[in-house]
Amino acid sequence: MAEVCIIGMGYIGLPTALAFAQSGKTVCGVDISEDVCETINKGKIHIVEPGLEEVAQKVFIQGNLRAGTEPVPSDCYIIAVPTPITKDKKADLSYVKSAAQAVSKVLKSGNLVVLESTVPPRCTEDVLIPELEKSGLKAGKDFLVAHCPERVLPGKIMYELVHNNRIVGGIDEASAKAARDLYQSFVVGEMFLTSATTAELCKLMENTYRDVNIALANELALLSEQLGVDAWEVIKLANMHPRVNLHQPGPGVGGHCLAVDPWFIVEAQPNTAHIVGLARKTNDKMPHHVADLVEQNTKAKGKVVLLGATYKPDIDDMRESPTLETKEDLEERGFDVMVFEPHVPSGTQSIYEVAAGADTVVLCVHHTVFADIDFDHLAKVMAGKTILDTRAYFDSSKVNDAGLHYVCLGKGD
Ligand code: SAJ
Repeated sequence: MAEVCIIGMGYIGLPTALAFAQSGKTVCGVDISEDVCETINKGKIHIVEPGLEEVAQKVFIQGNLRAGTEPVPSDCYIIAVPTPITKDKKADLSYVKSAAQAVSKVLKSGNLVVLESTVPPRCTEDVLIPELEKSGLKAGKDFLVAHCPERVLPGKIMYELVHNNRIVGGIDEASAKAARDLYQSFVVGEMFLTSATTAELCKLMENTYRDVNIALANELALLSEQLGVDAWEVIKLANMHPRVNLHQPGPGVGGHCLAVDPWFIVEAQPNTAHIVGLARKTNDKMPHHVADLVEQNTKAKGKVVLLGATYKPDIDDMRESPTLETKEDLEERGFDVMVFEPHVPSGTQSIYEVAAGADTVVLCVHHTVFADIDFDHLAKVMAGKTILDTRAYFDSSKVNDAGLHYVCLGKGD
């Protein structure tokens, strides 16, 4: 018997389990991977995230977190499993369904079930509840159900888990209040109570808002290249207006959130969600635009080196990596492509060894370590001269002074 049982010991489930355990609750962590459970039961963690190890050490000494492959009878269940997207841009809810089926086998009258995974609108009502009701119990009457979407930023999970505001969407008032009381054991941010479907759409719209704004910035970059204008200067100047916040263009939008969640809205209402879908397509075209820029700036189909393959700077997560899209595209066009990713080491070569003989070097991810590139050294080892900067990160005069040719996404001639 546990007080809280959390299904899914990934980037959200494990930190949440540790936070509950640290607050004094007895927690059961559930994962389909026996290796993950074994690691946790040995007092170790399988996830790299700043601050997580320290909390884990304290919790493992307290001894109130145990892991297993099946849910155990508990007062509350939290489902934090992945909701990936299929090739045809539809939500894959198989993990949510199987987690709910597992919970339904141990569900008792008076329990609370919380869904944390990001899901399409109405998923709590139309998908989760029917699975849970296979227990023979009735949602709202016998047990409580809420959707409390996670909103933490990878790299800052432990801080944001505790300090962010939370949207608590209940299928009824009693469910929302019970979920609020549960999270209050460690959340110091404010809690906003609403319906489950509103909470689902809130979470999706937060990421869609960012994706649409990035698409606008990317469209501005393309316009600027055609009009002979510097998009980065336009953004800087326009953002001096008190009510304007243009985002940053780049080589594409990656990660498992912005590149995925807006499709859940499109899937739900395809005849209405025009801007949402168009923004996704605009951002998905950027890795191919980077390949176009490489082709336009090189005479021969020689060696191209792509710097950075994670989905954003200074992390080790390569999910939905725009760099890998650009790589595939360039290879199809006949280029010889190499990727240099310092945060996911695959060899011991330095950037200068990887760039030896390259015609073009492309900055795809503006990792802090790339600020120290010695362009004189790079110029000596490269066969060609083009440095393509997709983030306006390099100092163009340093590149040009080394005898290299600086090209920047979004900067027209
Ligand atoms: N990007 C741009 N231009 C920008 C900002 C970002 O091209 O101006 C790109 C990044 O390079 C990256 C992608 O967008 O490829 C996504 O990065 P991000 O930092 O915007 O967001 P994520 O995916 O790491 O985390 C988001 C966050 N959502 C919001 O800020 C609204 C986080 O709070 C959520 O918890 C997370 O999604 C999630 O799990 O849904």
